[in-house]
Order: sequence, then C-alpha cells, then structure tokens
Amino acid sequence: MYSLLTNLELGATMLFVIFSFIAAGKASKLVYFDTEKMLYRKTRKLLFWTISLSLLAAAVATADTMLAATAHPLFWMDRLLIRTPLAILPVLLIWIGSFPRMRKLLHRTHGRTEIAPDTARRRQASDPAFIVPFQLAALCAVALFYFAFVPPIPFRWTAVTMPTTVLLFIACLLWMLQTRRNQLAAQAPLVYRPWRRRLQHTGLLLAIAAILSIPFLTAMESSKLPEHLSMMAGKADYGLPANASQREKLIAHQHQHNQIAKPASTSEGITSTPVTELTGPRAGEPDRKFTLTAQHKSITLSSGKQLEAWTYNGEIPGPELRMKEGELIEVTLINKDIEGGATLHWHGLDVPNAEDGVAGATQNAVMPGESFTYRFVAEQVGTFWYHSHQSSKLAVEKGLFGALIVEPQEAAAQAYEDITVITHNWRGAGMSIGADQTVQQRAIAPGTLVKLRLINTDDWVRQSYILTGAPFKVTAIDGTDLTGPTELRDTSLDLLTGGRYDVEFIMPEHPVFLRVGKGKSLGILMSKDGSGDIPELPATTTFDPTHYGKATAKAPFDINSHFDRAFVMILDNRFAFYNGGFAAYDTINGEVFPNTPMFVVKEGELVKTTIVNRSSVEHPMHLHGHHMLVLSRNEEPVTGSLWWSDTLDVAPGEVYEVAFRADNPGIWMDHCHNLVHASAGMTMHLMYEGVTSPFEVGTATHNHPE
Ligand SMILES: [Cu+2]
Repeated sequence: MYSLLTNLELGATMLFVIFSFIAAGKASKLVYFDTEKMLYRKTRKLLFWTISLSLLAAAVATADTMLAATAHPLFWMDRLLIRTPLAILPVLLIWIGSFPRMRKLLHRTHGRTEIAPDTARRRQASDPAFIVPFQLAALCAVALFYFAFVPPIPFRWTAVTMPTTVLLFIACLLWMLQTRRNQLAAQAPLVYRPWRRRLQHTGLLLAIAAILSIPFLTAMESSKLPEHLSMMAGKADYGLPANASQREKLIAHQHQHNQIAKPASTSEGITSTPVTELTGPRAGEPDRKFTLTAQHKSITLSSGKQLEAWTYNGEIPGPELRMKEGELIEVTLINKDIEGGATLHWHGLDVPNAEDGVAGATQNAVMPGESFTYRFVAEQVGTFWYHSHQSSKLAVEKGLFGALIVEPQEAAAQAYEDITVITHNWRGAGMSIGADQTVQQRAIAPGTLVKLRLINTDDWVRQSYILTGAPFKVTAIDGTDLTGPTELRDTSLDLLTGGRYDVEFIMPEHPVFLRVGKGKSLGILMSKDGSGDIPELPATTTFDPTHYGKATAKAPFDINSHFDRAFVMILDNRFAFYNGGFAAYDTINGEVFPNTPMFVVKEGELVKTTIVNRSSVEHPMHLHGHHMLVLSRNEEPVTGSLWWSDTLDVAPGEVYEVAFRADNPGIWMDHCHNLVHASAGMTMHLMYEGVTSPFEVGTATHNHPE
C-alpha cells in the first residue's frame, strides 16, 4: 500500500511538473495571437490543461490523504502539510482567478474571425489574475519536485522556510512582469519574437544556474571526506528520555555538546575508556585457535566459471569456524596480499568492542604483511558469519567472508545433520551456495533431524529459500533461538543481506528440496540416496516472524518498559552530497556519513529505537555488538516467540520499534547491510559515553570501513 501510494503521488507530481510548464507557456503566449479566432481556440485549449492539472493535484492530495489515514506521521507529515498544498493552491487560484476570465474571453471571442484582437481583448489575454496562476502552478511544481527529492524530514524549519521564501519572491516577480506586459499590451499589439524569447529564457536559466552553482559547488567540495576523521566527532543524538526532567537535563547537555570534537566523556563521573582496552580476555590459553590468511586466489566455481577472488586461506567462502559455547577463541588474521587491507568482523556475535573488527573505529586495517589477533569468548549459540569490515562492500563481494557456528556446550538430545547454506552472488558468475552453483545432492536417512543454517551474504539481494517435501520449523533468527516454533509448509523464507534463519525438519521417505531463489538450478536435494526428482514449486507465502512461535521465555523488557533513551532512525532516499559527489543517496535522518547522527548512550541504559523506512527500497539495518528485541512492526506489537535481531529487514513503508540494553560499551557501527548503501554513506554509529577511539577514518588513513 505504501509503495503504491507513494508511487502514485510521485507519478502525479512528475506529470504535474510537465503539464504545468506546458500550461504556463500556453497561457503566457495568448496575448501574442493576432486574430480573435486564434485567441478563442488557444484559450479554449487552456481548459483542457486546467482540468488535467486539477486531476493531477487531486491525485497527489488523495494519495497523501490516504497515507495520512493509514501510516505513521513520519511518512506523510511533509506530504500532507507541504506537498499537497503546493499542488492544490495553484489549481484553486486557476479556478478562482483564471477560469472566470477565461470564460469571459471565450464569450467575447466566440464566433469571431480573422480580426485582430482589440485593446480590451489584449488586456484580457494578458491579465495577471488570468495568467499568473498558471505560471504559479509551474513554480509550485518545481517546489513539489524539490520537496519530493529533498524531503524536509526530520523536520527542520529552515528546510521549509528557505525554499518557500524563494518561491514567494519569484511569484511576486512573475506578477510584476505580467502587470508590465499587461500595460504594454494595452498600448499596442505585442509582437511574438520567438528567438528573442528563447534567448531571454536561456539567459535567465544561465543566470539561475550561475547563482545556484556557487552554493552547489561549495557543498560538493565540503562533502569530501577529510584526510583524518575521528569516529568520536559526529553529530551527537542523545535521544529523548521518557522522563521530562531528565529530558530537560539532556537537552541542556545536547546544546553544550552539539558537536563532539573531543572524547565523548561528557557526563559527570564517567571516566574515559579507550576502545583498545575493551578487549576479550587477553590472558589464558585459548580453547580453540584459528588462523585466517587474507589472500588473492584464482578460484573455479562448480559451474566452471573462473573468479579472481579475495579469500581467507585460499577458499571461498572462507573456512567455516565452528566452536563451542563458552570457549575462549583466538583468531589470527594475516594479510598476505590484499593491498587495501582487511579485518575480521564477527557478524551477530556480540564480542567486546576491541574485537569487533571495524577499521577506523575499533582497530586499524591490517595491511599486507601485517597481522592482528582477536580473542573472545563465544557466548551465544547459533549461526553467525564473519567478514572483512575494511572496504566491506568490495571485500565481501570478492569473497572475504565465511560462516561461524557456535554449538551448545552440551550435545543435543537428538543427533542431527547440520548443513550450512551460505549463499552469495559472485559478480559476473552468479548465485551460489558457497562455491557451488548447481544442485547439491545429499543422502540422508529417513527419520534424521536436519538443521539448515541459512545465511545470505549477498549485497542487494532479497534471497528466498523455499523448502519443499517436508514440514519444517524456523528454530532461530539471527543466531538466537525461537521458542515454541510451529510447523510451516509452502513458506518462503526471505533474507536480506546479513540475515540468518535456522530451519529444522525430520527427513521423510521422499526427497526434500531446498530451493535458493525460485528456480530449480540452485539448491540442495536431500533424499535416501541423494537422487530423486526436484519437487515443483508450490504457491508460497512469506514467513513472518512477528507472530511466530510461543512466548515461553519472559522478556527482559517489553513495549511498556521504561526506556532511558528513545531514538528515531529515519531511512530515506534523497538528493545529497557525499564525498564530492551529488546523487540520490540512501540516508539516515536525512544525512549521509559523516553527517548521520551518532546515538549516544550510557552503559546500563535501556534504549528504544524507532526505525522508519520512508524510502522506496528495503534496508537490512545491522547494529554491531547488540541484539535488538523487536517490539512492534507498523505499531502492532510482536507476539509469539521473542524475536531478537541483529540485521533487521525494514521494507519501504514499515516502522519498527526495537530495544536493547546498552551492556557492551564501545563505538558500534549501525548501518545498512546492503553494503552498496553503506559504502555510499548509509552508516552511523552507537557511541557509549566515555569511550574514546585512537583510530581514524579519512582519505589520508588506510581505514575505509565500508
Ligand atoms: Cu540500505
């Protein structure tokens, strides 16, 4: 519904821009026609444009009103209060000002022949009250277009008043020009000189372009990432505490520290802790050791396609790291020859901050010839993955990732077949499960419990996984077990980048097929002997975690809890400047990095975030170091099993309320895991008060986390 209404509104806006310009041009030219017959004909045609503009304005208003009736205010505030009036007002003026004059002129020129319009007709045909409403419609259409692509959300007065002032100024100017023309027309017939008019228009456009180019080029230049930039220097957002007196205190605090250029050790009694001290256990013999060597390698996929990959240990994906709950893990990263550097980030594992592997925030990128050792205790049981968080878009695309599985300490009551399904889109070579681009065949004895661990590592693909041939349960989301999962059939499990589902089923006598995508060419065929026919694709519905399973575990907090901070994260798409470029970017709270907000929290606080996706595409929002409890979607509380997420699929038009306990101090990235978005600035971070980082990003450093 949201996409339908916003697309309707946008389509109507575009047509309104085109139609209003045509109508304004036609209205302005009326005075130049040298016979009354022509004047009659051309005036009558304006009726068509009037009705068309009215219908388009009505479409904009209807779409906006319907949004207002169905969606959260952040989706429609600007639309209903700014864009609808911009479409409706000029059309009303046309009906009030132009239409009666148009009728009068038609009445006076009806049935006339080739005679030249007299003074009275010329005055009527250039009356400002007749012509300017059409010109105003074109002007408002430009403003409508502007507000559609540079929405003033989060609301800022200047973002609305400045363009409106310019609009009013130009409207006055148009009125003066038309009054002048009206006076001239009264004196003598005006001669239409197309070349002169074109020259005038071109000159005017060039002058406007020249004037606008100054702030435009300045903004483009100043958007370039600096040589050195500390992650601690950001636009601090302290959220809004529920308690009023606390809120006042925080607002005062906010004014004081609007730009945190120095360590955010701001509150009384908080001492500063560098990220480098927030490590896992440094001493003690590890229970498990891994070494991952980042290196270039030519790889042949199962389809025979060749890849120049970036690998860990020469494998794509990198080796699966399996460990047991509670073990002390030591992983040494060696960078053999990845020129741009590499790191290791444990996606979904809430490790101590210094082990999080984000270049420029928690460590420096590991350059060729260098190494770095990560140590952490594997505390969460479940399905995770690791990847480089240095130039992550390119690194993940090229192969610097792998699965990470934490098994429970005690062996499961029932033995099970454990299959990791890590899917990836190799650029130029297509989709695969690991390096496998064909159907895998596995022999599994009937009666066996099978666990599939689905991991989507793609950039920018909503991947669907469909299991046919057996009823199944979704037992975990993002590495966290669900309680009381119920059986599902004909259900598509869709994951955005970074998300994971664990699925379990009992192997029947007949074949079972896990389909990756909708075709038959990629998937896993499981049967008694590994052979058999691939079942046809049934009609499916998409799995919805908001009302799945049974609530058996008590939530540590819920939608009615008292939250110490409440943040709002608005995802949108708008024209913006980023690192010396100007384009339509995916934004957080109207900005791209480094102007995105930095959510500041104190250790121990209970934090709620409302995530609103106003954009036209989905965003898998990934918070490092914490799991978010999903409280509600579209203002409807989540029921059933508790749903903890680290990579939340936020579709266009959706509003999620999520909450977490700030129990893992550090500087934590919070970004869209469509890495193409993240690398274009859709990234921000969560900052604990008192935590400092000696690391920097910027063009003069090696650190480029996305
Ligand atoms: Cu995104």
